[in-house]
Amino acid sequence: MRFRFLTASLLALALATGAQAADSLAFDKAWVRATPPNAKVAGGFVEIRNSGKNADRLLSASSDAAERVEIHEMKMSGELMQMRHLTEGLVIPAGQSVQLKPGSYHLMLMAPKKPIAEGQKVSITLVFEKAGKRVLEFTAAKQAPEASSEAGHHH
Ligand SMILES: [Cu+2]
Repeated sequence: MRFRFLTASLLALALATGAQAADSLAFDKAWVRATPPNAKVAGGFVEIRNSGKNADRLLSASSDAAERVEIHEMKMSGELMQMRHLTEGLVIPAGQSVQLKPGSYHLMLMAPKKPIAEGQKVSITLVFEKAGKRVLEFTAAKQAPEASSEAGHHH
């Protein structure tokens, strides 16, 4: 009897810990690039913060708005900007945040089914190794939400 009780307690503890781990990811500034008609791709951007004690990994993404969604990295290679498909996913280290932003890591919506209009909400499902599935609403914009104030410094 006592053993069974202990097992049940451990199971409850494991479930509670699992739920906590799932809460260790937070998301901010989720937006997608509004596209002209017939655009073949659209970039998706979001800041992912991992406040947990374990690293997690963004494994894949999908959306009803596009044929498929890939995880990409944009990087300078000599004088060329190159884009790489991260087939192994993207690690979100413990206690850190990773920014998916223009010119860096991003989600790439391949073959959007319809043009993405400014202000529209696009739902994208992110799949993490530990935290599982998260469905996020990305707001369509022509530029990064914080880019407008930065652009102001040029004038
Ligand atoms: Cu890309």
